[in-house]
Amino acid sequence: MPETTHVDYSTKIPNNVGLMDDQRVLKALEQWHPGYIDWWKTMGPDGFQTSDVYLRTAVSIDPKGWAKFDYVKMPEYRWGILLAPRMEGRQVNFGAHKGEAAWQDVPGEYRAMLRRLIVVQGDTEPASVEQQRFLGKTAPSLYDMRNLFQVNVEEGRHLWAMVYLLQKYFGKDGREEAGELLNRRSGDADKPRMLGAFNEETPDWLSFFMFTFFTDRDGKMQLESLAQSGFDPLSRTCRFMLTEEAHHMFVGETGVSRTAEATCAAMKAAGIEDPYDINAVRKLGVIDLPTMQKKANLHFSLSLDLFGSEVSTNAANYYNSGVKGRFQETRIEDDHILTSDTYPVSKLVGGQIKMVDEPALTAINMRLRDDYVADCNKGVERWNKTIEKTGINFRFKLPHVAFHRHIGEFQNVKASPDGQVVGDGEWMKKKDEWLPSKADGDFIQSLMQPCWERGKFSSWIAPPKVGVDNKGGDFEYVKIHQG
Ligand code: BYC
Repeated sequence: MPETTHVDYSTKIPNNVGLMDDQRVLKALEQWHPGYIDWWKTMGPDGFQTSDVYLRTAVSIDPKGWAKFDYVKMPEYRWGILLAPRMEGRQVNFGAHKGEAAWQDVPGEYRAMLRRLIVVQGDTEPASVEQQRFLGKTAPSLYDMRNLFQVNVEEGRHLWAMVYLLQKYFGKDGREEAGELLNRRSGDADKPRMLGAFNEETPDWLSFFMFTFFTDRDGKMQLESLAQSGFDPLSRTCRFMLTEEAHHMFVGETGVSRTAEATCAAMKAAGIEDPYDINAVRKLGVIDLPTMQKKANLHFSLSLDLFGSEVSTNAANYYNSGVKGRFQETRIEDDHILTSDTYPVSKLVGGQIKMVDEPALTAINMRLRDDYVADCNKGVERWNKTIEKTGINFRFKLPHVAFHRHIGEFQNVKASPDGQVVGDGEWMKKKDEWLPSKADGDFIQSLMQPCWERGKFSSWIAPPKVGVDNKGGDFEYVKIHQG
């Protein structure tokens, strides 16, 4: 079967890339499959492998009708290989090869670079599933539980997407890398996942929502940049992944928003005006807004680290080679070669944070990070609108980019959330005001009690405005006790 918009479900591995006619890759994927299922059963959602979950499955790559909803047991989810349609006449749109026909195969000189990018991208997908594997047990509703599992199975599919590229285009070392993707483990001392944020814990549902808001949004920005790639199969696979990614950020944004909504409603009902009266607010069984801000500070700063160094020769090489572009590259009005442009980069100069012009080519990571921060800010504004409507006087704010960093320009300085460089003593004194403390974590943990009754929600989170697939609030999104 040739490449189509329709997904072929007659094979063990659903696909729209004509796998039946590509026996070498089909065989490699079939060999990888049992290891993947084994990984899913041991590292995927703990305790729900036999539950029926109301999930969406991609049945087409047509944006208008690509998914269908049904009850599925997660290990039987039809993970598969889905690429956005090939665009006739597509070119390399930036860098030294600008104007050449997009590559349908890997250029030898960029093989290592492309493999590295695909492996890093692939590594994040199973990592997030591992990080979230215990959350089902404390789900605040069946609706939220279902959303968690939807996110998880799609991250699983995104792993398949990268594994397909490795198996098809990178021969023996591609197969080895595909195997390694199932061997590393989030947070493992000996075999950790590759990027920092993917080795952190996701201990509670507020962390999960912050993660899907902030870290999945890094995913969106990175996938957007890889979707620009001159290597056409990578571009096409990322374009389809972005369709699924939107839901993950929706889960994060609405999750935080619903948490804030429940807090504000409880405060109003109890006549509490001061959002900083933390003990009084916590007694209501909701999460106080300043603690939510601390969680945002943590997840935002961890996600900024995922952009790499502000000034990076790696990034310059990726761009110049045509393998990784900028956010919405083709909509930017410049020469798309950048050899004579500059870009302002925030740097530490003489102990102060200043903007310094750097060659635009080496500042690619900084630019992507700026686009990311702008995108985050829009979501934060929507959270603030929710709070504003309740009349509670509080606003969420993103911390300064120098705050709590472990990668890049600010990794060796301590800065406050408003961007003041501070000494070690001041940092130690204030740390628990800026980042979630052990006591904050314990309090949030105390609220993480399962709420699995149809149509019911935990006290700390408001119900969603609408259900999934037009289902009502009391729909049984997960039939937990099956098999
Ligand atoms: N942790 O020049 P530099 C997602 C390494 S999320 C550890 O500063 P570069 C998702 C770097 O590898 C999106 N190491 O940065 C979300 C390099 O090492 P080597 C995932 C780090 O290379 C939620 C050295 O430091 N996709 O999809 O320009 C759920 C110097 O690097 C880190 C991608 O990231 C770090 N944070 O950029 C599920 C896209 N940062 O080579 C999924 C692919 C840097 O000297 N990856 N290093 O040994 C890339 O584009 C780039 O590798 C990075 C780094 C943006 C990550």
